[in-house]
Amino acid sequence: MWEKQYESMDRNDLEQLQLERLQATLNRAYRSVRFYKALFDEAGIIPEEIKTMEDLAHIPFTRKTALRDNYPYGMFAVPLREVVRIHSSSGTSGKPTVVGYTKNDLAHWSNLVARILVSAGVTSEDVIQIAFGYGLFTGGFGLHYGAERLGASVIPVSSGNTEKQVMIMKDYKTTVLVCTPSYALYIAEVLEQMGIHPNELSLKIGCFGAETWSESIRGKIEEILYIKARDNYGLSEIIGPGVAGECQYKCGMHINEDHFIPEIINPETGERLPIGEKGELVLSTLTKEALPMIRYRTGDITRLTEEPCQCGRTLMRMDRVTGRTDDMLIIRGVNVFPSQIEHVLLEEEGAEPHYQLIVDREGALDILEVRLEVCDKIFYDEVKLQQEFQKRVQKKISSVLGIKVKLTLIEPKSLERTAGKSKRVIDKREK
Ligand code: DLL
Repeated sequence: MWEKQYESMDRNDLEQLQLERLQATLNRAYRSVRFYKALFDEAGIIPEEIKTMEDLAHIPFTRKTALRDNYPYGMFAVPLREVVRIHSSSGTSGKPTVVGYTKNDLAHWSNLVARILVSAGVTSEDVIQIAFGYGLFTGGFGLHYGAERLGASVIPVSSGNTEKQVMIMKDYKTTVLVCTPSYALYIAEVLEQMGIHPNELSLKIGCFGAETWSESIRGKIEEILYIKARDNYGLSEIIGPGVAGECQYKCGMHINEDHFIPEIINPETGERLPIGEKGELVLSTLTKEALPMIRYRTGDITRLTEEPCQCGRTLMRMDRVTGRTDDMLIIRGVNVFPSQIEHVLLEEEGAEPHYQLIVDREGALDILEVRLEVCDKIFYDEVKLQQEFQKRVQKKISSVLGIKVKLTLIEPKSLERTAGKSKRVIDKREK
């Protein structure tokens, strides 16, 4: 463990620490951020009166719109001269959200990312290739400073230029690859095209995050790159990467609870759900100086678990994120999560881990087309084989979702590949 004294803390002591830090955060936010002063005053919340985790549930949520409405610096709790780094996330609509860090925030951030790398099995002996974008996105710089803090050898290659990535990976003897899971799949394809066998590489571990992925994708990446693939989670508004990461037991990601309080709520009613139930993750920061966030609605759907982990960390874990509240498609009145479709597709032999969902409207009717890349054998060999596959899988998806779906099989490598977060859903309906 990187910070054993915190990562394996006694639960009672941890809760005590959380409450003390929460108190400080609430006071700071109330005093220094106009948005929080108005929010608390309106809800009749007095920071000093929040004394237990139950009390926390009375505080109203903070949503992404708060950051947009107070663009660019209105949510900062410190004067700009104390902010030493600025990142931002572009989002899909409206103004970007801007996030800032003080010197102390950056020191914490590096430590938290170092924790995540260590829990994934990375050591100071490793050579880490950071293939996340460097820039306003928090992935590149976040992982970079965490890896340096750990004392590993860092290759700041950034994302894109995939053939060069492969050359560097081979020649510089990279042992750890850091990027999105979809970029890892793409790198694996290019490796194959370049005629390089994974045996010729020194790669051992992949630390992947920043987008949803499934166990089947993990299986594929591990199989083609000959590595152990580990998940890590985070979001810019809270800090970036460094919120939670998997250990070698792969039973969920340990949340750095001494810095963030997780809650799970019912996304429709906002009611707090008991630990173990699936719902939307809400996070509060405990140590952030520049940008404290209180009960921030992440939009990410997951489940928490407190059961002890064999690794000795006492930090609570969150399951793999299965989707976002805003990814949910409503098709002919039925709620559809892309992850449900991915689950069916990737169980099929011959299906490649590349697909796209296209939602459109014909007259008053919503239609969902699933475009799936299949292996050469299914695509080129026998028409009969292809038709059988198409019919069987189409039927299976339709029965899982409860609506009729059109499945189109497409040639291997025909969908656009990405060096960052993949975009799997195209919704052509008028909003
Ligand atoms: O993606 C931070 C990050 C960088 C995390 C590198 C891990 C590694 P944003 O661009 O603000 O920040 O996007 C945050 O990405 O709310 C989730 O929906 C999604 N996300 C992040 N990590 C995971 C993950 C970074 N491991 C949004 N699994 C979050 C699923 C993830 N979704």
